[in-house]
Amino acid sequence: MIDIVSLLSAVEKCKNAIIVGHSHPDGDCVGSAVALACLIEGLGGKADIIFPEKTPRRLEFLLKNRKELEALPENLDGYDMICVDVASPTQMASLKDALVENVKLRIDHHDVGVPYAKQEFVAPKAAATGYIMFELFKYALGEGKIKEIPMEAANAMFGAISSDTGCFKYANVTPATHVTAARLIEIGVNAAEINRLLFDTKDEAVLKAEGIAANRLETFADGKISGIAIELWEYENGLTISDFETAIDIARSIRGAKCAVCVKASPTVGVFRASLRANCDIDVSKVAAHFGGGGHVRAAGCSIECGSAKEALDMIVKEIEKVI
Ligand SMILES: [Mn+2]
Repeated sequence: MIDIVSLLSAVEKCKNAIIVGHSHPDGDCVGSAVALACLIEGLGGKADIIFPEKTPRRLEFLLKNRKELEALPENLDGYDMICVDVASPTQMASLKDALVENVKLRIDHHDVGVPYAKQEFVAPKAAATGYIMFELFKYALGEGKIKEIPMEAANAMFGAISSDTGCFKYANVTPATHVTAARLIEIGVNAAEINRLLFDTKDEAVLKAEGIAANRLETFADGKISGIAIELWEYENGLTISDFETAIDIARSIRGAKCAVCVKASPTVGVFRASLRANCDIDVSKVAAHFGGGGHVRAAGCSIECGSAKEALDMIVKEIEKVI
């Protein structure tokens, strides 16, 4: 675990913070950003939140009444820039140029990445950045620096942890993950409702996207690798890249698959986003790193510039075949 004492003292110095999450924000990134904003406010500071793209609708409940910034201020002097759950500058996407030299703190749990912040706090064993946030709250509470853990923060942290553990079912779950979840439920978090909103509620568009994804499913290496390629033209019927967020789970669920890949065309022509998952001991973060991405041993991602999603999928499959 990271040095929570140093991390809290670094956070305490951020009186006018802008909290930044990664591109294509997920539940951990949004939940952690909200929790950190609550903590900074509890410590007497101010905090705004921004993501390279707007929070997807299915995660808006984590933001609740908070408004995300539409754009970064022209001049970042006087602001304390904090990145949460952001492993590499590439994940800052549209915010990268303005941000990369100006990040004061990175709070993260990705073990593969490219350091960028003046101070880096990375806990690779933490199942979620939201878990680190709870450690921070606990310590701040113990030191009497805050009076309570606000419900807004508790809900956000539970959502963050549940999101990054796939509802507590991934290999990153440890006894400590469950203990933290238990504490949050003790505080009053409605775990069933948050999990229902995260995992059992889908937009019609997402269900349609899942149907397309299932139809695009291919297998390689005698079924040990499964892959889905979503080309730009799949968005012509009104679906967007974020509607395909769960497509990787379809690839991952086919019997016999040890590794799953889902490549989606991004709105930028010629840029393809890949998600990688491992059902075994293969380190997919190394495969992602080969393409300039990062992530975890069993869940990673990267962006590839090439001609089609299928081409990107074939490139990644080739790399996985070398290690499978
Ligand atoms: Mn995360």
